[in-house]
Amino acid sequence: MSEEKYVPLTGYERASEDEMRKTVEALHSEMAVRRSIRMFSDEPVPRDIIENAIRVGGTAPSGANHQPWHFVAISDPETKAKIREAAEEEEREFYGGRASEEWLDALDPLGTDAHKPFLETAPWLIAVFAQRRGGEISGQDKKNYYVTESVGLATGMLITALHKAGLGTLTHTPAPMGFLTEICGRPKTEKPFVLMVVGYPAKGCVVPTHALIKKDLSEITTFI
Ligand code: IYR
Repeated sequence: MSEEKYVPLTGYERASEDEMRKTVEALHSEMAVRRSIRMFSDEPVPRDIIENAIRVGGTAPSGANHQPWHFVAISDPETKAKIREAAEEEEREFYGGRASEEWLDALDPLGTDAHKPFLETAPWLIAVFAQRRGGEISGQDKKNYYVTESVGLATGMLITALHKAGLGTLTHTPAPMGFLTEICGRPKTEKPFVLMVVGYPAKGCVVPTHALIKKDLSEITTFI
């Protein structure tokens, strides 16, 4: 086998500037209507769609290309029930005193509480884990770099893929999320990063008006 250090770049088709404009504008239009949803249909979603969305997440850039992520895709009703029970227990403590007044005030427009029925209703939960150690090959035990940044990027790409497939998502972070390690059977060296809830939006799904407030390009960007 040849061991070349570099190979030619492939897959970058040069488009006209007008095509580029159209492509990125169309993508923005699609992504601008993405919302975090909390009302899911129980309609099943085929596993191969979830597999390919995770593959998209797995294409994210990562520190030293170590790909320090692991996705646990859960459709098993008993496992979902266990996760709901554990998450609601944490959330009851969170809403019942652990969260600061300032935090609760910030959440007030969302109307969230400790009740998380969607953890059982939605057909898929994807628990994303961050690996402190690993390497570019599974089974290696090298130090990973920029783990949080890398897993955040992979999660963002996963959300984009799921949204493009027409699926609703909730980026759920019951804190602390340690219970996911045991329920998902992951090693203690991995840190639960986020619990993605995935499925079709329920009929009559509503979202908080608060979620429609988006910063303008001029507020989030400086050109120099
Ligand atoms: N994990 C809690 C609280 C919560 C926190 C933030 I920051 C949010 O953006 C939304 C909710 C819950 O899921 O209810």
